[in-house]
Amino acid sequence: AASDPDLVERARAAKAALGDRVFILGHHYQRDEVIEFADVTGDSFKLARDAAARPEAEYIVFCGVHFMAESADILTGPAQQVILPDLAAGCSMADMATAEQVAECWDVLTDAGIADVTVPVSYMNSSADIKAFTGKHGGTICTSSNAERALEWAFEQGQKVLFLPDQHLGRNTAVREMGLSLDDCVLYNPHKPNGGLTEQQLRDAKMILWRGHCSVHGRFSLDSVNDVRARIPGVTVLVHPECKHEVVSAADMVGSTEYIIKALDAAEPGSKWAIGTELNLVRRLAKAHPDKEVVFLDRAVCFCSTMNRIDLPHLVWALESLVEGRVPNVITVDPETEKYAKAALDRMLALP
Ligand code: CIZ
Ligand code: SF4
Repeated sequence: AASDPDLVERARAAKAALGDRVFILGHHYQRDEVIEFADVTGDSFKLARDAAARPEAEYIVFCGVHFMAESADILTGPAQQVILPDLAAGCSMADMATAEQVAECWDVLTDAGIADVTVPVSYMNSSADIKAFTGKHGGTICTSSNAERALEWAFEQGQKVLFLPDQHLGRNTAVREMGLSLDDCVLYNPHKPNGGLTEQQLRDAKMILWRGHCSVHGRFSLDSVNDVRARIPGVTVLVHPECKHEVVSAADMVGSTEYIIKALDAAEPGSKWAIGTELNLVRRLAKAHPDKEVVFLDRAVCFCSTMNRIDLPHLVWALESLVEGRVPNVITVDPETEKYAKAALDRMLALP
């Protein structure tokens, strides 16, 4: 649907009034009406680094979800304020691992005698608290682009990895890239005593996967893959590693959002693609590549509902508040959490 022209005009005017004092970040999964006003687009890690590279921007308006704004606050300078246009824009995956649950898990590993040989590896899609836990216990953060390098590094530091919070990225990377078997992986369920595992299972495992998942990418199924192959002969199925292992195994190509974007840029005219990631991005890719057939992997509609909370009215409200001298919805990470979370992020930046 076309955006309300009055709101478009107000967004334009407020952005112009703020000039270089504001820098607007747009995650790939945002609505078109928001992306239109983004100074830069990207995945969560690229956006946080882009914000840090703009120290003259006092206000970083992060059109994305809460953990991304936290990461931007950790990586940007003290004079920069990070604003999330709707505080209800969380991430269901990040919410699946709380600080209390993860501390309890570490106690379970300690009781099983394996905490000192276990290295935490946390996906970027986690709260600042989880990143700080990771940093405190000698672990690293990873993205979907460098998960393999992060696991290689972690297995040089210790014998086991506790992978948080996305079981699918952890399992897919371990099995596809590291040569581990499905039997080397166990699933730690934070809602069960001892994670639902025996001490023997924990001692035998190489990968302890947190039982978290993305509600968007987790929706794709083997049926979606088989169905699209039957409908579109010759189609290349390209999915994000947050998809289930069976989906990733049945796909032709697997990669991060940045990888998916580059794959389509490099694709031959006339080629056919079924993409398993968030729908705003897939629709934009289809529009950007009219010479190729680009379809969404599933028949059902699959937006990230919390990403979609950031819409043009919320963006206009945030920008107009800044023009009026009010700084709304500032996301701040406390100094102690920031120190340890930064240690984990710095380990990722130092990965070979
Ligand atoms: O699934 C997501 O939210 C992704 C891929 C986020 C990101 O940018 O890393
Ligand atoms: Fe979280 Fe999935 Fe939405 Fe990304 S797409 S913000 S991982 S729920």
